[in-house]
Amino acid sequence: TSDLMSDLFDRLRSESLRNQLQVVRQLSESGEAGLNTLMAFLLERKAHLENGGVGVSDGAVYQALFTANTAKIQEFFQSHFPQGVVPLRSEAGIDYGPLQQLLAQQDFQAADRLTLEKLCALAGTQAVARKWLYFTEIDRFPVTDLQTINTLWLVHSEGQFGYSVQRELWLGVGRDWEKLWPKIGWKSGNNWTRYPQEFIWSLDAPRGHLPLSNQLRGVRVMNALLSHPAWRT
Ligand code: UYC
Repeated sequence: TSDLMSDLFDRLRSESLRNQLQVVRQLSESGEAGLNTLMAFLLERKAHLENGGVGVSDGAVYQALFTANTAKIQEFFQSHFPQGVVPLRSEAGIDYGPLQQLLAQQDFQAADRLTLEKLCALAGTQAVARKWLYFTEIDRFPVTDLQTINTLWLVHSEGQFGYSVQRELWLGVGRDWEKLWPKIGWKSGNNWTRYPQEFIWSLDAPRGHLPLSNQLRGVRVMNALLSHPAWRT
């Protein structure tokens, strides 16, 4: 098995995301040896992750370990990744730990609610009391904080969720909102998807389905979010 493990370890480091995800799945089903290989992978990546180099495959490895949740894994996380694999950077002094926790648990509905709360916190005390955002508040959001929130969504969803995914799809349809809505499952024909029961709170959702932005007051908030300098990297 050690040959098999070192082979899978190498494949985890080198292949396309699709294959990496497959290897992660295979390792998570290979008992203790597989879990050890996944831990070795994350440990090798540690310095790179701390430098902001976290990728979707790192998140998938973290998720697989988080789900297996053996005593050894708990100890491993506690000593090496107490805050997860995404550096929780904030210029606004906001703690993104609770969001990391919900996403690690794949509780996408609670994570979605908390994301809106965090955006309101970024906008200031008035927005916190109001519980929704003015589009003018969004331009002032620090790049760092939006990138942290987005990276958390992205790496804990196998690359499916996040504002950067929505932006890519939106640009792909020439910034045409009416073409974007059905693509991300927010509208079907003339019918808006109803909050919360009609949304898909799992990885079965289409790409870009989450996080939600309520369209009740128009597209300007979402337009400001997807146009933010945070995504011009
Ligand atoms: N809701 O329909 N939405 C709410 C969405 C619309 C409405 C929250 C998304 C269309 C009302 C979230 C879509 C619409 C409330 C979302 C969607 C509508 C509400 C909770 C598909 C009617 C009660 C957070 C585009 C035709 C809110 C929040 C209130 C809530 C998200 C109605 C996350 C993505 C146009 C009446 N909807 N929303 O923002 O103010 O309150 O009482 O987008």
